[in-house]
Amino acid sequence: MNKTALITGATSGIGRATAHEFAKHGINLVLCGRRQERLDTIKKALSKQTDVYTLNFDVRDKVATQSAIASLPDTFKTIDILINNAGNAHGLDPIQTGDLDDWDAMMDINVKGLLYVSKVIIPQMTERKSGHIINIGSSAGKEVYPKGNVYCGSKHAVLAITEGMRIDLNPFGIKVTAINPGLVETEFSKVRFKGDASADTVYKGYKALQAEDVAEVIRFAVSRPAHVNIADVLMFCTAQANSTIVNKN
Ligand code: NDP
Ligand code: 8X3
Repeated sequence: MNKTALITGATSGIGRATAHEFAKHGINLVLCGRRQERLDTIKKALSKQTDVYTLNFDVRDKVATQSAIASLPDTFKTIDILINNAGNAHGLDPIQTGDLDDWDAMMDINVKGLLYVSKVIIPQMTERKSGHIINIGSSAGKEVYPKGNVYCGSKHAVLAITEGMRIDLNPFGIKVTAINPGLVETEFSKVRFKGDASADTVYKGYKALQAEDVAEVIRFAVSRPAHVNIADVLMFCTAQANSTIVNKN
């Protein structure tokens, strides 16, 4: 029987590319996000390849998160693979001038949202003694860079939570994976810089990772045999050496 994956943040970037990659391999999809029009478009495109259901909710809202997932029809209720991907950076400011609303957004979405979704899905995985949780961290979860402060903090938290999940879910045979990319050319910088022109320069002068590059690694992780768990992946484009060194033309 085909597996079912629930992907948060499936309307754009890494989440959307992962949906396309999984569809190619016949994995059924529960696609989540707040932009319904995009969910509809992606569902229409991928329904030719696999079964697709969409859920519209904000991961910051724990009640909406619980009730959206509880509303899944029986055919989509069993989640074999959870991709905790929804998230963004909001702002790039020194700590002394950072914006409280940006800080709330990053901690509420990247950290607490991941927990809210996981809290709903984990009980069915422990009950079945199977499942795979993939958390999308970041190189920012391994290394802090100037003005990255709270975003880096949120992604360090994602990595710590991932390791905690791997320990606590170990008796249940549940795989837990962290995929930590460096710079990926998505809508990420448009969100971080709130649509201002700084977003245009982030991926100029070198070839950044593309969302599809990350999706292929995610698909590799979920296609390993039952006894193999890819625990932690750090991936950069060739031009990037670490969070601060990027070889630009
Ligand atoms: P995008 O901005 O392209 O995609 C972000 C996704 O998250 C969208 O689908 C968006 O959907 C969803 N999302 C954002 N806020 C919420 C919310 N409150 N509730 C529900 N869904 C939400 O960025 P990326 O694809 O690049 O980012 C995906 C993940 O990858 C993030 O966790 C990011 O931190 C991480 N990452 C990104 C890197 C990069 O350089 N791009 C590098 C390393 C990690 P919608 O707006 O429809 O709700
Ligand atoms: C996204 C990569 O370097 O912009 O997590 O923080 S970076």
